[in-house]
Amino acid sequence: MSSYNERFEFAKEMIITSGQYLLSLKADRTKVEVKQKNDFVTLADKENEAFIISQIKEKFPQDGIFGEESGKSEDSLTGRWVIDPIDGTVNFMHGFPDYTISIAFEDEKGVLTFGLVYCPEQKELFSAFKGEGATLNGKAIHVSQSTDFSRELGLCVYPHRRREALDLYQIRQRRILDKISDLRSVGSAALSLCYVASARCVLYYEMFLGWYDIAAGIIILEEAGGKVTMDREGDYPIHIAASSALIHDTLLEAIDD
Ligand code: LIP
Repeated sequence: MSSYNERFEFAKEMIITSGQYLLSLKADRTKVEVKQKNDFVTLADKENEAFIISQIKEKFPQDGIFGEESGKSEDSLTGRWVIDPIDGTVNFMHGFPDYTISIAFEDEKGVLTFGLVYCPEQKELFSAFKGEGATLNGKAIHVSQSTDFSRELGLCVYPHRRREALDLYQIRQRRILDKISDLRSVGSAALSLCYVASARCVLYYEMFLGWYDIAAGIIILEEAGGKVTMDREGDYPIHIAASSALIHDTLLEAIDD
């Protein structure tokens, strides 16, 4: 087993355990801090990230780590874990089931090697290993092959933390809606990418994301045959347009001002 494979198998077990921990907290999701306007962190985010990091450090002490809540470690020659302990914190706080744990691994050159996104409430584990395709609970998934976009769903999210971008966003959203049947907003960027990967919808557009929100979802979507275009300044802010391969040019036209 290659060392990346070993890490992948280890991460699959760890992410399920960490999901069980979040489920066990059902009754108490009220310990919340405000990081900045409209940006929240619960005690569960912090504790879950601490749990994941402690597991990684025990098994792969030389690896680098980039966690949403704890930040970045020193660069590492063996690669880096990118962790979002709860992607969809606001859903989690309000009892919506669409929150996930998102874990990706980048090799020493920063290339995504594998990604896992787990939704504990639905017991859905999306995963992908570079060059080996993407799966949902172990079964292969592929993006939509539909060309009749007028029947298809998309996912778009308001820039809720950066309302100065709302006018521009609304123009783009209107142009996206004109190409498809309807829009939804899931509330977890990682899960949104997985919903495109598993053909539940054909596109996803969101502005002002962090790398930890999307790293795992990106490799899952790409391995499922999807396309991702990013406007990126380092790890934040990242604007993402992601879709099935067949609608990607149409999506890019819709957000081109
Ligand atoms: C959240 C995302 C969500 C997005 C929010 C936020 P968090 O991540 O996944 O889709 O709309 O801006 O970034 O804060 O729950 O990890």
